[in-house]
Amino acid sequence: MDENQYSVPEEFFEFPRKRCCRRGLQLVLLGLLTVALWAGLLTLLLLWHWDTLKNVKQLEVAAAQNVSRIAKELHRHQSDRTAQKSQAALMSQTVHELQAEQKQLKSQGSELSSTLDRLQEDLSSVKSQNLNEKHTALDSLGRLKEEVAKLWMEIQASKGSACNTCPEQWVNFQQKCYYFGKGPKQWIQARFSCEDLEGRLVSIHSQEEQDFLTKHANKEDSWIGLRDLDIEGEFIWTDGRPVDYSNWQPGEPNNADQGEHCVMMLGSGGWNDAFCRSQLDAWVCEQLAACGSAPPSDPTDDSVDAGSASL
Ligand code: MAN
Ligand code: CA
Repeated sequence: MDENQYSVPEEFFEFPRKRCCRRGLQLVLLGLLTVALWAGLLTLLLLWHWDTLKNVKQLEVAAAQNVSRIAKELHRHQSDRTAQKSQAALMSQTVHELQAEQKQLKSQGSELSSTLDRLQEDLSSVKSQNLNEKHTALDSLGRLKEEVAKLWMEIQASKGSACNTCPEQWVNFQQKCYYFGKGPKQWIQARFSCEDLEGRLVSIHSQEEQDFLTKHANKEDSWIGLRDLDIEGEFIWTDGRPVDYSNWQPGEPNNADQGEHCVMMLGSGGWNDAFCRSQLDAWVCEQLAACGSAPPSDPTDDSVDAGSASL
């Protein structure tokens, strides 16, 4: 056989060897590339790891700082709270003390106010008692003065000296002088007018006196010094003497409308209880007549006029 007939061309055998080397080179390159990539990756990982570690450390430090700051703040807050608590306790104790004090003051205040009320009541009762006593004493003094003046008049009369001197415009009857006032007046105004004239509203104690007044009143309704202001039906004369004579008009006193407490002498002479604020056109005053000589001096009054009997 022909050797060349079955021989294989040389390139035929060379070709795979070349391919094999190139492939190996490629593999090596691939391996190197892979290693380089891994190395790069690892480097990156390591860098990332270090960076992360660094960050974590920084975070740890920051966290530790925060924790210590928060702990400090917490501690401060707790001590503040404790201080506040003790302050609150102190305040609540103070409030309790103040409340107790207020309660005590209140009870003391109400005690003081009731004591004050009692004292005021006592004072006003003492005052009114004093006032009553003063009025009673003044009334008694007035009556005593009048008695003295009357006795003096009797003594003078027994000596033959008449006690019948009256001021101008006054009319004498027995031992008194009378003034017949004109002009519209309520009872109290008439009383003041008589006092201004150093007299008082007339008191009538006998039929003779009544007849004299009826005659001189000239049929005018006139206020007289009788009234039942304090106790209904208990009439009192302004001269303080008892009601020993009366001349009521038939049917009087009737206290009409439960409001009649002042007495008028009607034109006819009869008496009628009337409303004190009624305006009457006439009113009658009286005073004791003066004697020829002066009565004994009054130790309680320096201002007694010589020659006239004091009321
Ligand atoms: C009037 C008043 C009374 C009186 C009667 C009498 O009403 O003057 O005071 O009693 O008249 O009728
Ligand atoms: Ca009447």
